[in-house]
Amino acid sequence: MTTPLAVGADPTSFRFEPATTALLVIDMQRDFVEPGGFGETLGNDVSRLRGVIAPLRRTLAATRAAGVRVIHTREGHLPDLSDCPPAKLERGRPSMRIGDPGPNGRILVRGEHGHGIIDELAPVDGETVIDKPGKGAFYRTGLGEVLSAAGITSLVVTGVTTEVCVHTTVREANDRGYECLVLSDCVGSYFPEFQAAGLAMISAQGGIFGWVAPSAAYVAALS
Ligand code: C5J
Repeated sequence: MTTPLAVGADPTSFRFEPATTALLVIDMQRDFVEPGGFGETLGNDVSRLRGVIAPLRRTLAATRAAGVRVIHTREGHLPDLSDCPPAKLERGRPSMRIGDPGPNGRILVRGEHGHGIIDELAPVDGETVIDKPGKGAFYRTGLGEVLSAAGITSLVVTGVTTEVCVHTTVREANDRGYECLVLSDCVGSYFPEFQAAGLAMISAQGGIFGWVAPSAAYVAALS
């Protein structure tokens, strides 16, 4: 065992070993951050999420340079929508639902252009991409097995949206015993008030389900 690295975080310093840590990049897909996708069909201003792209690019570069494992996720459904619960399908604006044709292909359907990860954050060779039908990255995916096989015990979590897929994933990861650090400028919400509250909820009560730090603190710890 090597000396763990430490990141100045809320509520306390976050300590991690690069070899047993993975950077999780949640749902940085066109469907959420570009016009014409799932996020916009729900009435959201998708430009609000674009602020995470630059810090996340820097974070990805530092993570890759340090040899820390990177795992991306994508929310989406099979073309026949058999993995989409009726409750999820029925929700949202009736004019544009999951599976409907949009400017980037069928909304939130695997294999469509809109389902893809944005070019700026595209996975590179050797990085795992987990397709998930739900908000959490463990539900009906192989993520748990991937992490166990790699001996991962700590997760550095980024992506969108803070209060939905990031929260669902971090809460479950915490229940499964992972130590989770959420990078505050690398997660984004369509709602500024949810961003602030979502981050505060994670580190409150002595870190009830994780730690929060700016990405610069994590990048500094790696270098
Ligand atoms: C949502 C997500 N918000 N990736 N998905 O539906 O947070």
